[in-house]
Amino acid sequence: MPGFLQDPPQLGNQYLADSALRRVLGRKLPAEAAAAVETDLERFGQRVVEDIAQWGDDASAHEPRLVQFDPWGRRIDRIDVARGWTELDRISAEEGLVAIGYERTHGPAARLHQFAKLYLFGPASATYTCPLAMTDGAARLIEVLGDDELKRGALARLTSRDPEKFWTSGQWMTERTGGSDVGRTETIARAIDKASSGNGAAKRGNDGAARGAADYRLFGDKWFTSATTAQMAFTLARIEDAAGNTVPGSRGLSLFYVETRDAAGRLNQIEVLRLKDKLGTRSLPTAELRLIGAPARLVGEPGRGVPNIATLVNVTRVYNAVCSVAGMRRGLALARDYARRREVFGKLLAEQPLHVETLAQLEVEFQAALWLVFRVVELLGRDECGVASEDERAVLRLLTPLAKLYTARQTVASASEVLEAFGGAGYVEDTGLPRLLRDAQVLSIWEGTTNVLSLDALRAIDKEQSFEPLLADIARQLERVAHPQLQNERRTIEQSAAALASYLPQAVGDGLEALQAGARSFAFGLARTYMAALLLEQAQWELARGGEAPTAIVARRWCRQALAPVIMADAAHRADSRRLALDEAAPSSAPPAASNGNAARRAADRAKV
Ligand code: MFK
Repeated sequence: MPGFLQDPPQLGNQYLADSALRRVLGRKLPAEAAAAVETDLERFGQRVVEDIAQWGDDASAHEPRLVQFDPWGRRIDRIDVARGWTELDRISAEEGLVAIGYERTHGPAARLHQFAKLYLFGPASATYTCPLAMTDGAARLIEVLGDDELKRGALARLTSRDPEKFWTSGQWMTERTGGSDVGRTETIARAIDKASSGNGAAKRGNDGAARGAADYRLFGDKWFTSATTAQMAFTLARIEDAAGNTVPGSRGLSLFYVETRDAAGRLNQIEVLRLKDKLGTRSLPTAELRLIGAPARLVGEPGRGVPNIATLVNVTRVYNAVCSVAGMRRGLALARDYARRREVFGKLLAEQPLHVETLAQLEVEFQAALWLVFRVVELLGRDECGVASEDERAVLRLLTPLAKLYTARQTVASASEVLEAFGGAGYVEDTGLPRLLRDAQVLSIWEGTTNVLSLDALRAIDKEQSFEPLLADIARQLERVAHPQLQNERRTIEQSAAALASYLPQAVGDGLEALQAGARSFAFGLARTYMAALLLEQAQWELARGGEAPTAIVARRWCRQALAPVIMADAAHRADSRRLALDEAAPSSAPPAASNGNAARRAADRAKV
């Protein structure tokens, strides 16, 4: 005889319910685009809680399965996916989830429109966002580096709204040697002798237009390849010369375009070894592949594979950040609704002061991340439409890893807190809530871990001189903040930016290891300080217009935390870290550990010398 029964949380129109997203777009969309974009988002915001959510649930309930042999023993390597997964592919094409970014109907604002849709789609999509990320990155790569044939063929398909024509792309970079240390890639590319080869070389695709002529065959294993159901992929391999020699390291790697199937629909000299048994994103078929002579086409200059594929990866990293912030928002929407239904100790959770504090902190983190991510999206749109200044391009280059690394860590923390907000129900599979946490965890791993991205931020500063433009961007935003109620925060941010500005030469003075050891705290400090400036500038804008200024509350709370507590990782600090991390005995010659302050002073002295 059941007594008390708890109502589950419910979701309404995910665009209309998202006041923060509407504020961001209200500020960023040009007037001529706003009405059309908002109408599309309002319609789509309803759809993501209707058929899209149902197909996403179907894809989650029916995980992909690898069938390696037919009943008669022939190798087929077929990946069976859920009906829901196939429907999500169709819907992605119809809704233009990639296409909008390339149609550029609203010029530079096209990316704002597209990524706002992706943000609504992500939490309902059982990670269909992963194939879309690689598809979009591949499209951009072809736009930048592809020849006319690839543009007429593959690019037209990747950006099609016709589900029959639409292709998705894989990105096969990771090998057993590592997802981070791509320079150790072992896959070999052997040139096809066109005169003697009849099979695979210069073969036309099944529509006669998409397929480009293959000039190499690839041999090697790819260790993590997601969305193996894609029709094409970009990958890296080492070109072997006629004597069988290759150039080692990342400078020996070249970029290749591969079509996964031949004209008869069979895998194109590719074997699927197994599907990965992953913690989360389980609807997504991630496979280990063996390339056994897959026909491939060189794209870009030989030996420029890593910088060339970076064009793709910089797009997928933006997807990662958008999906992270979308996950934060979805968790909050569920927890907020639940707080208005769930009664404990005689009051709704929504009336319990400590629970309200917890949700409020999640909302602050979410809104700060949202402004950061859509700033990156705005800059990406400007860059791709050729209207970004040189400084804006430099800021985009640096903000991309910062946004990816910061939001990925935050979405994991946020998902964990959201599960806790449901008590035991958050830990029970069929509520669907544990999936929020399991699916979030990949976001800080794939497309570059937090540490790899912290080092990429240093690379962006070193190679593109992007630090000064970023500081100038912060200063420009703060210049607009004139409201008396925001001056304390303005000073806090100015001090934080100044501390970061003085940190860098000091760390450089301490040498490469010091710079690397401090890279993560520096990257987080930069991200938090930049987010503070974005929030404060928006708060100023809202206050100047009169009426409510919800972002002012967020900005004030954001600035109460230590924005940039950087680590001066000098030799003594690093020696202590080794003892802590590896439980090593102190080397007899180790210098005595100094406090951060002392280290900073010594580093500053050295920098002056
Ligand atoms: C959703 C479900 C997922 C399913 C599960 C997935 C689990 C995980 C699967 C994975 O493994 S995901 C991992 C994906 N891999 C990455 O994101 C790569 C991570 N590693 C890096 O990003 C490394 O930093 C890098 C490979 C780039 C290091 O390579 P190198 O060759 O040692 O770097 P180097 O020499 O600094 O840079 C080579 C060139 O590339 C330089 O240009 P130049 O030759 O002109 O000097 C760099 O400036 C350029 N470059 C590197 N990163 C760049 C870039 N250019 C622009 N943007 C970037 N981000």
